[in-house]
Amino acid sequence: MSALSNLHDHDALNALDGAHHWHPFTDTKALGEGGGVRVITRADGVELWDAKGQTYIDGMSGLWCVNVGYGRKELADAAYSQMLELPYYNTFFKTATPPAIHLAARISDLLPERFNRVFFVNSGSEANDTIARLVRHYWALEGEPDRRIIIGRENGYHGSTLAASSMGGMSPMHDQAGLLDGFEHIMQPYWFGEGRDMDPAAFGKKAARALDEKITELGAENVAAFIGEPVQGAGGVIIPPETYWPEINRICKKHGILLIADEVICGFGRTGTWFGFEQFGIEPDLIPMAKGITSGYLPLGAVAVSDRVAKPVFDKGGEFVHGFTYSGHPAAAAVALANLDIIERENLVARVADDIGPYFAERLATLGDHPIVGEVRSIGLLGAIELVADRKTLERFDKKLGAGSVCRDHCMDLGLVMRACGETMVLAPPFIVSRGQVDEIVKLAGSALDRTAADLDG
Ligand code: PXG
Repeated sequence: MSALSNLHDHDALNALDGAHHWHPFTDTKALGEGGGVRVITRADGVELWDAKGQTYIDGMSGLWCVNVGYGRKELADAAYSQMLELPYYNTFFKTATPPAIHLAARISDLLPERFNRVFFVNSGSEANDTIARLVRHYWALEGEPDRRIIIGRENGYHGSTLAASSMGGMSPMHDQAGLLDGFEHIMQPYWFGEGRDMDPAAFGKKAARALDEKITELGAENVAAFIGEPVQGAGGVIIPPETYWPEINRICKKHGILLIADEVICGFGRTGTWFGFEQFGIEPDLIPMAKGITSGYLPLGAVAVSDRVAKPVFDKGGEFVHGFTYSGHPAAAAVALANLDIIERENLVARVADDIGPYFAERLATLGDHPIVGEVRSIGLLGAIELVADRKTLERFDKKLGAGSVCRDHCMDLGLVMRACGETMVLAPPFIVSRGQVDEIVKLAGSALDRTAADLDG
């Protein structure tokens, strides 16, 4: 068989994959002993095809990123034209390219007036690494070089580089690779998981006040910034109580510390506003973004910087000794501009807020009656289903049973991509998902729950 005819052959690809391809966040031994990988070969709209010919509804927009859906010719055309015109040039050493310049201006226009500077990177992790360096540089310029600590949250996710994973609160990552000095964590505002003995509003305040306690413990003079996702994504679509963010805002202001709203998942319309911070009344100083900026068609990330942080750096001068070969990559920036055109032209943010988001919420809520479901929640096109062994007591399944993985595998077999974050099933479909496709997602999720319940019964 020629190499070309092997291109979509499931078995041949699996043999090669098993021999050479090392997958991220994967138990490679278990993968080798299991049935191998599903090789995704093609996609259109909200649908995926694999090398065996099975189709799936992509309830996760890839990894929370393909917001405008697959098969958008104009994004491919934007990359193609830009690659012919100028495939690469850097933004170091007093040079720039038109797409990078336009995109910086366009992102500034989407944000409140105090955001006028955009630093480009290639991923969410790099955005957060950039922020870790920038906030320390900022405080040194402000004459407070001891303000170096960044406080994040348990079960927060900010990326996989050492600085980004240290900002995050994923303990398996810390256990394996260590936690850098200068990163601290407070509790997460996860009412279903950690606060059910209180009413949500009181719990939200309690979770926020953990920040005040931590700052007091560390000494405000040592704290640079607090980082949080408006809605935690990888942690399990954790939507904080309404009381949470206003209190976090107040505490950050009181101690003068910078507030970072990680919009890598929430940004560009996912929650029904252009950015998640708008909905929760968060007043950030720095905004890392990635994923939805190009709808995942090419890698790109950015850090939007408020005047407060940018001013001393620009006014006092001196080099911010940081950057990447591909910062502001022209093809990625051209795709981002075309992606923003689509979101605006098709009114996709309003669609998520007023049309498909509410429909998704209504349909998803019907799964709340299922015998192994403890809670269903959603915001915009982010949804979560909490798996429980007992609906009355909300007791979880025995961890050893791996209820989330069982449910996820059933979803995949049924043709639905739904992700498991521990015992929380999560959904983040593309913004173009139709009502019929939402119905199908909910129907398949329901079947997967039935099968999971049958598997784990007794
Ligand atoms: N911040 C947030 C809020 C994220 O969700 C990152 C930063 C890092 O972005 P990069 O582009 O470096 O991956 C993320 C990424 C999952 C999953 O399984 C989630 C992410 C990435 C990979 C897997 O839920 N989020």
